[in-house]
Amino acid sequence: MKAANLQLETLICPSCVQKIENTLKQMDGVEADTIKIMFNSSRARFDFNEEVVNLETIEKAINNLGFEVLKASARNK
Ligand SMILES: [Cu+2]
Repeated sequence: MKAANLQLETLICPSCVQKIENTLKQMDGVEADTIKIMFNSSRARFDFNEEVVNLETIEKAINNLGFEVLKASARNK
């Protein structure tokens, strides 16, 4: 299991947060109950199973929603 920390482009409204959260929740390998999206700092944190999904795929899913990922890191848990 890995813990991801993503710096997103500045989130403008709470519905951005909701959209990103819903997308992450639906992704295989992302631990839904660990997802935290911080509106004020435009950050996303969550745990994921690196045997099921990688960070690049998750970034792409966020990009497909129309949001840029400025920085992404993951550390082992
Ligand atoms: Cu919005």
